[in-house]
Amino acid sequence: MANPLYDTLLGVHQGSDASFLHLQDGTTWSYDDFLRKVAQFAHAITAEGVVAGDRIAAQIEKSPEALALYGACVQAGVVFLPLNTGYTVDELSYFIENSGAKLVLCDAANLDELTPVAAKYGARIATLNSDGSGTLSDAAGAMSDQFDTVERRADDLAAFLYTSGTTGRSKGAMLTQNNLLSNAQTLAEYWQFTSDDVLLHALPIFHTHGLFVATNVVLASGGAMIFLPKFNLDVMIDRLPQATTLMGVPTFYTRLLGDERFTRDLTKHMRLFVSGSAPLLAETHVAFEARTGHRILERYGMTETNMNTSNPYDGERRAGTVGFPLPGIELKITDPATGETLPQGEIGQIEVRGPNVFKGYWQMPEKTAEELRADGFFITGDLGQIDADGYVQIVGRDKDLIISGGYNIYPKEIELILDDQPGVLESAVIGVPHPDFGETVLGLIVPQKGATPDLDAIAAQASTSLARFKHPRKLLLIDELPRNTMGKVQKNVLRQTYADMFQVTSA
Ligand code: MLC
Ligand code: AMP
Repeated sequence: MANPLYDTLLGVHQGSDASFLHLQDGTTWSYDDFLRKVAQFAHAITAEGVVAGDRIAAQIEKSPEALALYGACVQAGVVFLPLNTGYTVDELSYFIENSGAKLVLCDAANLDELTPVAAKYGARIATLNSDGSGTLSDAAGAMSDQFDTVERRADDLAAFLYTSGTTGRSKGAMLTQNNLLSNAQTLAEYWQFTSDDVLLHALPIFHTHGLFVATNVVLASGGAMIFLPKFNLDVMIDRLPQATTLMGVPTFYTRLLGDERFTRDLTKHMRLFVSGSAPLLAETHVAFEARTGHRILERYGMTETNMNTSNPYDGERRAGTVGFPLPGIELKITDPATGETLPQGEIGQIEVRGPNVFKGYWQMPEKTAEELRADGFFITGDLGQIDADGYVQIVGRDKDLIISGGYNIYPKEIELILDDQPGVLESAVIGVPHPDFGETVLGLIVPQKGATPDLDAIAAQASTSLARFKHPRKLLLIDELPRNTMGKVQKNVLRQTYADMFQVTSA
């Protein structure tokens, strides 16, 4: 095949007038409408001098045009680098520099701020706004709606997704065409997606979940999406009757359960509810079944690996587990000290191998070697066990990571900023239970002797450099950080001490 990802997920729909995107304003895009836009954008990015293998960094709002830009990158063989719309200019500068992006796409509202950044790193810049307008669209509008698909091999790169690290430096996870394609095909089959499905899509499209799991699965099965700009409870309840499936982070499900309009009747026609990106509390699973009669299907994945495991479609969907390794994917539990496989039932680190596993971190061979073994197993940083029936259970994390509403936050990145503030001796950032976001960020600050750091000023400073979702929900002054005999901060002790800070109520 000339370009496996394009040919299989997109090109196969050429000329189809079947519905692909149902938008919030009531309009619908057919597959053909979408593919013609993809081709026009492929011309427009090529006209900017971008060639196969180059990177395009895009911080743009969710829209059908934004999705078409992803398709255009696939068709033109360009590496797509989507970026959280919440990132600040500081954060974006790093991604643009590190990726060596040739073209930056942003909302017109951010053009002035980002133009010097793009110029500094030798990238061109164009705009694509939430309503589909912008300089890229203007250019694309004058282009042909047919584009000669650029040849690519299965192991050529298709996307870079940045994931933060325990050192505070983000790493570009390099995903190949086959990483994305194999996972989309596996999931579409495992979850029995067909062209009759209509997925209620309210996730952002700058992460694995919304872009690769949700969108690619729909493309692989020829179904349609109700494509919403973001999660809005009223709109979700309004649109559920037209959907057959929903994919969401646990916050979606707790928010739906918190609304009395979300009833058995409203959901009786639904085929499937999928949850992932963060742990779904067993009590949410149980409450959901009691309310709707449906069992949420929980699956487990990550940026570097796409999806690894899933509860079964037909068999028992077991609360508190993430199911079985997907077909073609191996999973083992190993001893963190020795790397040896542990006997069934024991807790250890989760390692995975398969066509889903990424190629490594962009220009970070040492980081890659630390996490990706020579034999192809990737050390996920999650801790788990396999029960007697083969269900995988995630019991914790070996990595210092907070997951808030499905977004990953690495404490180190925040601690580095807090430590730099006047009057601060040191700090520890931890995740504590939160009723809406699952976990949220708490910053603990130890003052320098005799100093009284200004917490409001510190919060204001943090907000200039960090995306809003990473901001500590609260900052507290404490006398000292608990340490073990090796001098390492005992975050588990802190997490216990402050566990009730945000008063979790059951779903
Ligand atoms: C928004 N805010 C968040 C937040 N989302 N803060 C912490 N954590 C979050 N996840 C901020 C807003 O900026 C706002 O700040 C305030 O919190 C409350 O906003 P909200 O209106 O209640 O939030 P909302 O916009 O409704 O967003 C919540 C959400 C959203 C859960 C719907 O975060 C979301 O769609 N999350 C999905 C993330 C996702 O796709 N993850 C997949 C990663 S891939 P203020 O101060 O302005 O009010 C992956 C691999 C895998 O993990 O396995 O899937
Ligand atoms: P990300 O780096 O954003 O892709 O996040 C991946 C991480 O999310 C994984 O390593 C897990 O820690 C977590 N995760 C994803 N799905 C689940 C799940 N179903 N249950 C628990 N944790 C999950």
